[in-house]
Amino acid sequence: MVPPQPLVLIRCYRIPFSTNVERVSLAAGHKGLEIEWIDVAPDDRSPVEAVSGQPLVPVLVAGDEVVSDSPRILDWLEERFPAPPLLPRDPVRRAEVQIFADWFNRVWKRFPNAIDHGTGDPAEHAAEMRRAVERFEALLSGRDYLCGEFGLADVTAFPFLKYASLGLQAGDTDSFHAVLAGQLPLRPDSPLHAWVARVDARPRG
Ligand SMILES: N[C@@H](CCC(=O)N[C@@H](CS)C(=O)NCC(=O)O)C(=O)O
Repeated sequence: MVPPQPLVLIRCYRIPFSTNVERVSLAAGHKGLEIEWIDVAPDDRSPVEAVSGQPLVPVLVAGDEVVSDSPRILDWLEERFPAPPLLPRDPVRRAEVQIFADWFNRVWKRFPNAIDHGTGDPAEHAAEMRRAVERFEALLSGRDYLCGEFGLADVTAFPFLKYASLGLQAGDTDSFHAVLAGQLPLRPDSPLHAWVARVDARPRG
């Protein structure tokens, strides 16, 4: 079934190569939503600040609603356009997926960020990232997506974990992305390679 089209135009501010922007694009693609992207220069966030009061992208604008922070934008999309869903209907499965996304955002992301910012012991952070790779691989044992069906877990993690398989794109000079590309070594037979290819082939909004 074709998903219903939104009654209001959905706009979203972005910069090139943004991981958090790609989450929104994957979620919108899954829901069959078209987004009007507003490209801003990475070194001039004044349009983003003017609309949202803070400088980071993504920022979604729909009618008089302005939503910043990718997890909040994903929640907004799920609430406004529930089908097809990013979260399982079953409350237990739903909570499990939400716990994965929270762990990814609040715990996992701290390690590459700390390496990028030069805080703490880089060897310890790198070891944490390698341990997490084993967890992602275990989640993909015998199934195509991190929590079973494609959804919030994949949308949340893919833009970061893709660097393990795809490396840096030409023209991407973001030092955080270089950390991701350098600190997530994968075995050639890691199931993360096939997962990255599978998610990368999905539609974008
Ligand atoms: N928690 C925010 C973080 C947003 C964020 O860090 N955005 C990056 C792009 S992926 C950005 O705008 N970085 C520019 C900067 O730090 O100046 C989210 O998930 O949307």
